[in-house]
Parts: sequence; C-alpha cells; structure tokens
Amino acid sequence: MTKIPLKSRVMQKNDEIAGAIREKLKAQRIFCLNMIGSPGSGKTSLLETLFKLFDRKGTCAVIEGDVKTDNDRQRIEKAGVQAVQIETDGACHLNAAQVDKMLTGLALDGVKYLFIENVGNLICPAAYDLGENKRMIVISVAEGEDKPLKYPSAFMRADMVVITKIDLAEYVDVDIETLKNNALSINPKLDLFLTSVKTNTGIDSLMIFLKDSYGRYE
Ligand SMILES: Nc1nc2c(ncn2[C@@H]2O[C@H](COP(=O)(O)OP(=O)(O)OP(=O)(O)O)[C@@H](O)[C@H]2O)c(=O)[nH]1
Ligand SMILES: [Mg+2]
Repeated sequence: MTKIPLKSRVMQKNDEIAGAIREKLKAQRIFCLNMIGSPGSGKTSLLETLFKLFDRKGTCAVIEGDVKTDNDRQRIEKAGVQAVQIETDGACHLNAAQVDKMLTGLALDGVKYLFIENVGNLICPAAYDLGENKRMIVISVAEGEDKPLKYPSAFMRADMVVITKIDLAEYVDVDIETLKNNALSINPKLDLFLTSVKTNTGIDSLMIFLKDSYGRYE
C-alpha cells in the first residue's frame, strides 16, 4: 500500500478542477487573470480604474474573494461590471472548486476577461491554481522593498507584478528600482508595471498588456 499525503491529494484535486476551468474558459474564449496581493495592496482600486478604460463593460466579469463582506463585489458593480463574491469565512485563499461553482453565477456570454481577486494574502493563494491564464501579483510601495525576497513563492509562480501606489513612494522611503530588482531576482521572467490610481499612472500600459495578452490567447 502506498501512502499519499493528504496535502498532495488536495492539491492534485485542485489542479484537476483548475485544468477543467481553463479548458471551459478557453472554449468560451475567456481570458482569466488571478490577482494575488496583501490586504489593501490596491487590487480592487486597480480593477475599478481599469474598468473606466473599457467601452464595453460587458466584456469583463469579476470573482471577488474575501474572508468576509461583499464590499468589493459592490465596488465592482458600481464600476459597471458584473461581479460575484466568495466569502471564505476564514480561509486565506480561494480554491478552484469555489471558482468553478461561481462561474455558473456569471453571465459569461460576451465576456472576454475574467478577473479573480484572490483573498488578500501573499502566502496561501500562491499554491492554488484557479484555472487562470495569467497570475498577477499586486504589491504596493508601502509594503517595502524586501517583500519579494520574503514571500518568494508568490513571485516565483506569477507572470506579472503590478507595483501600486507609486504616488506614495517618496513618503514611505521605498526605492522602486530596488523593489523591482528584488522581484526580478526571484523570477526574471516577470512583466513589471508601476501604477497609481491617484495620478492615473501606468493604467494605460496595463490595459495594452491585457489586450495583447488576449490577442495572443485567442
Ligand atoms: N495613494 C494611493 N492609494 C491607493 C492606491 N490604490 C489604492 N489605494 C488605497 O489603498 C486602500 C486599499 O485599496 P483596495 O483597492 O481596497 O485594496 P485591496 O487590495 O483590494 O484590499 P483587500 O481586497 O481588502 O485585500 C484604499 O484606501 C485605496 O484608496 C494608489 O494608487 N495610491
Ligand atoms: Mg479588494
């Protein structure tokens, strides 16, 4: 008899469901982005600001993940985009089964971009494939330059990093170049973006990147 650790069985099941989600979304030509970042790093603000650039808000949909409240779902709906909320009631990450279940609650006809805002956390979400096509780390300048070095697995498994709140850099004594280099030292393949929703910096570049990614995905 071979013993399989419970943890690896759980992860295997999660990966199977994530793979099925990816197939399902591909068949519907929906590109999925998994956003991971600490509480308050600016994930919802980034979405709200990005959505202003979409003429057809119906091409976007959002799955929100939080331990409690549907505040973020309400914010996204106010921004004109359909959203559903997962309340994990304690869990520090989303899993693929939760995402799969929520897909039935969205009107996916005509949707091209599905954004998943993971539970605010830089550790647990890193281990869970949600069926995304790209994984984005959202990190604000206020978190400090060394966070990529302290939480490497999130950066190792990501495709892109958005450094947010750059308008605050001078007030929090952070050198953005050092933060960028620390992220790249963990994963040299990362696409990097600098944004501020207060000054509307970097949002256009992010939008272009998303549209290019969709073009390559199709
Ligand atoms: N100065 C400044 N503040 C920002 C920026 N982006 C977000 N904020 C502020 O940061 C706070 C947290 O932003 P949220 O968008 O709620 O962060 P979040 O990552 O979605 O938070 P959780 O979902 O709770 O993990 C809010 O008070 C925002 O106004 C920015 O670019 N510059
Ligand atoms: Mg949020």
